Amino acid sequence: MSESRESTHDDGEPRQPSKARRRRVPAIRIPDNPPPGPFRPEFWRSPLRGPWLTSVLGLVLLGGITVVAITGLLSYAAYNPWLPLNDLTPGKGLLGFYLFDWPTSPSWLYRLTQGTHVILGLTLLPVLLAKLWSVIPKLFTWPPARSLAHALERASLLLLVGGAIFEFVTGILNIQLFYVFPFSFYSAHLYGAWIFIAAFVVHAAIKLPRVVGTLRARGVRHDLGASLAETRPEPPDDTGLVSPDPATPTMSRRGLLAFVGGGSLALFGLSVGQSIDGPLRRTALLAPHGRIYGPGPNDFQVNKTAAAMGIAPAETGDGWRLEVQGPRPVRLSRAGLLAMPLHTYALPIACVEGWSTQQEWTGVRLTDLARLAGAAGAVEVVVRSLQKGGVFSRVSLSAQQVADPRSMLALRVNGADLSLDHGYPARIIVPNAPGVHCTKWVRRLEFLRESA
Ligand SMILES: Nc1nc2c(c(=O)[nH]1)N[C@H]1C(S)=C(S)[C@@H](COP(=O)(O)O)O[C@H]1N2
Ligand SMILES: [Mo]
Repeated sequence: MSESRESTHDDGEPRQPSKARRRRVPAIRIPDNPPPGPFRPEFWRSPLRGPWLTSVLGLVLLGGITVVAITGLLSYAAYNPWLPLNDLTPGKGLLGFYLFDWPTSPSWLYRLTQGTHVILGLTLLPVLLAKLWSVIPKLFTWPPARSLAHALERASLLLLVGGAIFEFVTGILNIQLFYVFPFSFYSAHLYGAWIFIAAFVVHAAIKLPRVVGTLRARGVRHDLGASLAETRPEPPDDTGLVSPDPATPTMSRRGLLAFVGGGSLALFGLSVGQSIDGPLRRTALLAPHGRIYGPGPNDFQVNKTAAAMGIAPAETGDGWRLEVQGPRPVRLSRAGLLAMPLHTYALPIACVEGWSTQQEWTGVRLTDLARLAGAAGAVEVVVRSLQKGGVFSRVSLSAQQVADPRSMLALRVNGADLSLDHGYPARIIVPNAPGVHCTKWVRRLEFLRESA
């Protein structure tokens, strides 16, 4: 864009806007002569900035963010938000157009998609910051809007940059368990995602030809091979990225990319263990989860402890009864449940916050409980916890989830009774369901349709 070239030449005299210019921006007249500081192109002096660097970083983000966006949308679908109790996002309306009945197989799918969403998102943070750094002079383009089209283009960049920052900040705060939002994380992260995705698609479509052209023309090896002494500013052009007054390089482009890549690698290496679990779990130094574990065979991370969720010891003692509602309501003690046919499956708990773990659960099939209450062929079940209030105290499971023979009211894990923090006396385990739907301290199951 020629404004940066022009403005380097008109430092002194304020220029009269031309007639054509005045006609195009009728409302507000901003002098073309930029105010001092970052609004002047010569303020930005890094010799590394230029279309090549921005293109390389942009291409990495194009691939990476596409995966983060798709896995993020799948994460929302995995909540089955079309069921009565699960819609955490009121007024999602059109945004839910793509929802489908989230499957129970393969049992590890959500573990994979959500682990990827969280870990890749974290890994891309340094790349995002570097990309924003590489284009920062453009944020200060002067005049702020040259025409209506220019104003619209800049507004879309605001949505792009604002959306990216919002999504990364809310996502990272959430996985670090800083629940500081004055709003629902789920809804805000979803709304923000759609705004960001829309701006991202437009931006990628507009810029991709230029990225391809730049990388074709300049190649990739040339800059990756250049040492500090061989590092030169990119040739002046109309992108507004190349400094008109570049400083002497203090770092090569490959050095910068290695620095960014090293940051990404460090974030990846210090968090991926929480999704892979096993011995690698302990390498996930950046993961806040897993500071609380259970005793003995219950030795895997606890999301929320019974004490923190206000579960009183008396409620989970011998007096505990499971209410099963259906055409023939029944009440069952833990001993009564243990006397029913028990089944054991190795199934993951995969938290929306990215950590996951596979354990061996033993319990009673949901289909058996439905049949007992005269609700064989039930479509859905509403699960309620002893926990009072909070979004995790209840959940709707779909007909498909209820019907899967591996869906259980689990009583034991790895051969031992559930620990209190893992949901004693009984908890839900459903294959491929998000961890939040594996309700702990269950007190009631309401099967919704009686058998035909
Ligand atoms: N009643 C209740 N059930 C709950 C929760 C909760 O806070 N309350 N947390 C859920 C979440 S977010 C996850 S990831 C799993 C974690 O199970 P764990 O603590 O046994 O590892 O439990 C789920 N069940
Ligand atoms: Mo979770």
